[in-house]
Amino acid sequence: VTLNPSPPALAIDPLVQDLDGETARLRAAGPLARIDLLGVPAWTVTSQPVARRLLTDSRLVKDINQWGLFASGEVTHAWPLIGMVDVPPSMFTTDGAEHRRLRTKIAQALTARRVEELRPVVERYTAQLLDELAAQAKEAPGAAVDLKPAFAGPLPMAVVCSLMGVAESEIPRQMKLWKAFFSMLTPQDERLAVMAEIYGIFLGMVHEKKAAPGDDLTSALILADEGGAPMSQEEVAGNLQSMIAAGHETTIALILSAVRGLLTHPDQLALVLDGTVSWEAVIEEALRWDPPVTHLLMRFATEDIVVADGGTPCSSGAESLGDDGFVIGKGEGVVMSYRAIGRDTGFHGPDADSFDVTRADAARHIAFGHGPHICPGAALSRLEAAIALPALFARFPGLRLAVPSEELRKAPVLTQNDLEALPVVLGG
Ligand code: HEM
Ligand code: PLO
Repeated sequence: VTLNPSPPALAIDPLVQDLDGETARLRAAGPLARIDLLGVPAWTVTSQPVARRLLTDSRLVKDINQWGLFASGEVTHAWPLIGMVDVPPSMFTTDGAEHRRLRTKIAQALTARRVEELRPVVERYTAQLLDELAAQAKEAPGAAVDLKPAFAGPLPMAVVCSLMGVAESEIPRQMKLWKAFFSMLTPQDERLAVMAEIYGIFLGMVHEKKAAPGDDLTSALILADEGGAPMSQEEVAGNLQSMIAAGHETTIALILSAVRGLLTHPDQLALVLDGTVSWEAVIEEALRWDPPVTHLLMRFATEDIVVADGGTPCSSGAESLGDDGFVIGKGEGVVMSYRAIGRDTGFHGPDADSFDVTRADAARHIAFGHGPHICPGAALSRLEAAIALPALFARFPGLRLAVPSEELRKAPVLTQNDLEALPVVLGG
């Protein structure tokens, strides 16, 4: 039995200069791989079956106090990724009964049936953005337009703010703060100030809504009292902040991935436009191929967890392994590399790297996670993409890339999939 067959830890590039290469290297490093996150060691999961098992293993938890490197003081606020793990209390930081108390109300508000109520909001914002784009196209026909700030960017933030009761006038500041939060180029002292500013804003909003509740999900969280302890103002603010952070960045990425995939594969776009392939299939394949979440930080092992090379976590010790395997030590951190998981050749087949909207098993991806923390916003982001994408291609049937696809760059965001820009020519 060989435990932890470990090539040297793979350093994750904070500047995201070669994401496809890095994804391939991670996959090659094994189902569980050792990585280096800006000087901090962790495990990451690259295999879909192993991810599914570990995401339902209660020995892995979100509580940062279980992290050995944090408890010992080796990881401090000087680490650029601290804002992804040492965060205000919310459904994102808790497990078990506490997690259910903080999550249930939001999950119930975001079922596929309930998010249908947001369809008119999504359609209105989409139409408005397309009208602005059409005006631009008329003024300067043939000119390049960046679809990120002009289309994909504004929609998700507007929708999640409307859901949570955050004023439209607040949107520009939120966009600016979150961009600084996620970018690895932001100096760390500035990022810490941004984190404090964001939480201050949300605590203030919760305070105001407590005095004067509105018809929004934040007010519903404040008022919620059915079953269990009501949420504290800090918990409501933490949930509100999680929803805004998760609700915009990810869905922007989904829309951009789908548009990029289609524009770089015109034969597949044709199948979609003539109705042979559904928009739903496009959305699921974009989620698998180039998912919004590259690396999800982080879970911590409350005890040693033995994982056989085939991917089965064992409840007993290493001696129970018949085959080679891994031991995630108590107190170690575990990342989910959702991009590598979407490209798992063992699961999706040898052509997992290629974009193929006719792929039979695309929808079996786990880009929204799996288990108790599975994304509560999945139905909402699918609705947004299912409205935005067909509307975009219907309005601009001649849509095409304005630059060769090799020139498209990822932004320096380690955890999220963030395209720097998507320059297109709108056409007639
Ligand atoms: C959690 C993906 C959109 C709110 C997650 C997780 C993933 C994910 C991978 C964590 C899984 C894990 O714990 O390992 C995505 C993707 C999206 C998207 C790919 C868009 C395409 C949204 C939207 C919202 C949202 C629109 C809000 C309206 C959340 C929240 C959590 C979460 C609050 C934390 C849940 C928990 O820890 O219990 N999402 N998400 N997400 N997502 Fe999303
Ligand atoms: C952002 C910083 C906040 O202080 C806490 C927080 C909560 C939810 C997290 C979010 C952060 C980052 C983006 C995350 C989101 C949940 C889902 C989303 C990780 C850490 C994804 C999957 O991208």
